[in-house]
Amino acid sequence: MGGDPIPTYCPLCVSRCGALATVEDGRLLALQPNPDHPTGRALCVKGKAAPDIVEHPGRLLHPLRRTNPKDAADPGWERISWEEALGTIARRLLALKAEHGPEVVAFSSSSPSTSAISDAIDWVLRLVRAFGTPNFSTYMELCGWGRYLAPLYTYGTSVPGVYLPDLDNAGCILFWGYNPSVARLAHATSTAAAVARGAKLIVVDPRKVGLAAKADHWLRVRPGTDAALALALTHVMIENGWYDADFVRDWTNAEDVVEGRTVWSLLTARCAEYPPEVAEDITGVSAADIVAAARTLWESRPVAFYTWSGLEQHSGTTQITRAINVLYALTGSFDVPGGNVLFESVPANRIDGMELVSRDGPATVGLAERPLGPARFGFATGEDVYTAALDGRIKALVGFGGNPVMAHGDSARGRDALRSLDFFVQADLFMTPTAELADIVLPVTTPFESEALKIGFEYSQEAQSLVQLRRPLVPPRGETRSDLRIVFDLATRLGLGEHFWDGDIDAAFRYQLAPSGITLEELRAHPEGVRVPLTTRHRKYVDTGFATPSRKVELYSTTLAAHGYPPLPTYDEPLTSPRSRPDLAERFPLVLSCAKSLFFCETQHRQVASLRKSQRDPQVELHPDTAAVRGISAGDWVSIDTPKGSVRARAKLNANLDPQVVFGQHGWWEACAELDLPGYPPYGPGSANLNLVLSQTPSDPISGSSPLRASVCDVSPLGG
Ligand SMILES: Nc1nc2c(c(=O)[nH]1)N[C@H]1C(S)=C(S)[C@@H](COP(=O)(O)OP(=O)(O)OC[C@H]3O[C@@H](n4cnc5c(=O)[nH]c(N)nc54)[C@H](O)[C@@H]3O)O[C@H]1N2
Ligand SMILES: Nc1nc2c(c(=O)[nH]1)N[C@H]1C(S)=C(S)[C@@H](COP(=O)(O)OP(=O)(O)OC[C@H]3O[C@@H](n4cnc5c(=O)[nH]c(N)nc54)[C@H](O)[C@@H]3O)O[C@H]1N2
Ligand code: SF4
Ligand SMILES: [Mo]
Repeated sequence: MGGDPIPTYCPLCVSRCGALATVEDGRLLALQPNPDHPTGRALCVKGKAAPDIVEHPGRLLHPLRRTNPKDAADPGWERISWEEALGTIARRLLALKAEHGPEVVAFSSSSPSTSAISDAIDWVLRLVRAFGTPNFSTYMELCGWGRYLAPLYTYGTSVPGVYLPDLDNAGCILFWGYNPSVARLAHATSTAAAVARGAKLIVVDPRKVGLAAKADHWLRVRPGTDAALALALTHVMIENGWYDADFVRDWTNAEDVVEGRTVWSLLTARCAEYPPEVAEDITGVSAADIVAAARTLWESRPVAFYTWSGLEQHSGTTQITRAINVLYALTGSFDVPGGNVLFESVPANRIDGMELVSRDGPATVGLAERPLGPARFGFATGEDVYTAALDGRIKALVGFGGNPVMAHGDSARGRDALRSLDFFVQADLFMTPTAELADIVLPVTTPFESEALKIGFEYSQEAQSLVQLRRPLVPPRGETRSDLRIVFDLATRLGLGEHFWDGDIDAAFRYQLAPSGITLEELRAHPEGVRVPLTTRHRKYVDTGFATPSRKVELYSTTLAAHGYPPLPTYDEPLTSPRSRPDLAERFPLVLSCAKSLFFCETQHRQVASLRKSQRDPQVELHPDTAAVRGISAGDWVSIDTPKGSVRARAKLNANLDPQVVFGQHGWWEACAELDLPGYPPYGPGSANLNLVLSQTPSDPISGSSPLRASVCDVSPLGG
């Protein structure tokens, strides 16, 4: 039956764009932008491909059980019922828990930034915590650390992860290692609007991509040297008095005395090690550009900033984050209109099960090695999960989406680690190199076939005030179930029904919504959502102080100091760069970084013809001169060579790059039958899996973040 377009939103990535769906005879025909929705000004190609994702012939439609050993070429998948699947899973997990303790069972999920697991992730966490294991892995060390957890050591809160850039009111927008034009459409559209009304824009990125073309300052930093740039900018600000002296005096620990000196004098001295000329040599950004950008930061306040992947995947991620967080404190823009602001949110009950965590329970793997890292907050790094799987501390894994063998460096080690588990369950939409290694695979609905409750859309006060219940647009294909349904069904079978409303999802939603005054019935009757009038309160720290040991913004981190880490931000050369590893530099003289593709989410979507047609092959960007001396022309198949091996990609020439810098793409494995385009083996010869030749180590000593974005490499022509 045809009808009016149905208001919904696309949850395929972090942008969560408001949309209108056209549905006919039980089929999803199209998604279009919904300009009435606070994130609905535009949809990207992936959102528009929603019908193709729903109807893709490769979808998993039934629970599957492996019948062959883990190292067999053919897993021997056998279709089983949900009853059998869930019964087996519950039995195995409970047996392992009884014999060895809950910590031998780990859970994992896809990143909520790149999948609709955002619908269910808080419920997955509730299951993890109710089950009693401290081991949950969701790429915190590669994607969230620098936005959410590392800033706790400076601000006691998450800036820019929770204190979001108030783009509508910013005087100056600073995007550092972040390209929303590809990664988060709703931010890109608001930024374009801000620039149109006269806001200044500073983009720090080795590539001139997305909004960099519109920027007042594009700072072409050498990958992984961002801390040196931040310290130099801070130096110029201090030297010229371009900082908010009142905020620094009243709300940072600048005047505290440590090591016999004030923090301010220590910080000033640290920054003075990086005058613009020194930083130019390290970062490749000219001294003049550094001074000019510092001036803009000061003169165009308030400053709103966002950082992301460009900074998350380095051996120095924590110190890079610290350096930028300290710089930002000096602008005095924290929690003022047009700065980074905590928008008020609709009152709701928390459902992530935090209250179920026992204080003296077993520790998350990796805590002993990195006591201030993600493990301190209950997040296990991928590498720590692998190590624990290989040495038997983790014996079972339940994955709600995610494709870790493709998404982490050292893919072959990841495969070996997952193979070594006693029991591995993976819930996914498609069969992947990771799901291939599971004992049981559970088929999941696309978000267009399932219901989800979203309380707030983050971007602005208006967006944060919207509560929307996304209704199923079409019936689930095959026997697929939503992650939410799987969590609730599994929880009841594990004997945890008391924490899950005995499997009643509506009752759970009602509990969640209770403080908001909005009812489930109201939301079902209003698929466009219900708005709660809210007003932002600024400078909340005036009443509460900061949640740090000193109650102030910690330019000097007392917590880092207490653990023997550098308490002031430091610049450390990336640990596997041509400069830090002259022994490798001759053979691998170039620096390899990577970035997301507009057409795909991470390792997904290569099988979808409407997306793959726009990017048929894996690509590597390099400077024309770098290509020429190697006899490489645009479009040639080339080999990306690192100390770990070689993978293939097609050369794309980019004259804006530093000639020493090369950009690859991870995530290439899947074929597209409809276009007759090939897949690539995840391991071994002929692979296009960048993470096969990138290493997880040496990682950030504080967080364990993997150095995926500043590795030595070379590029060579591939004959034939
Ligand atoms: N289309 C699309 N959207 C996505 C995703 C996707 O795969 N595709 N993934 C989602 C996920 S999981 C995430 S985490 C976000 C990520 O969103 P972004 O962080 O914007 O993602 P990237 O494009 O990987 O990286 C941002 C920029 O960092 C730059 N960069 C690389 N190395 C460095 C460096 O050393 N220093 C600096 N300063 N910059 C560097 C790259 O050139 C790139 O332009 O996007 C989400 N949205
Ligand atoms: N070299 C390199 N490696 C990287 C990155 C990089 O930039 N460079 N980025 C890193 C980052 S930022 C991140 S966040 C990680 C991302 O890593 P992942 O979160 O593992 O993302 P994907 O690799 O796309 O795998 C997502 C899987 O979940 C499935 N899926 C999608 N939607 C759902 C759903 O709603 N439910 C369930 N159950 N499954 C679903 C997909 O089919 C797919 O198999 O990769 C990291 N790896
Ligand atoms: S940017 Fe694209 S994939 Fe992401 S939510 Fe918006 S429409 Fe969906
Ligand atoms: Mo991510």
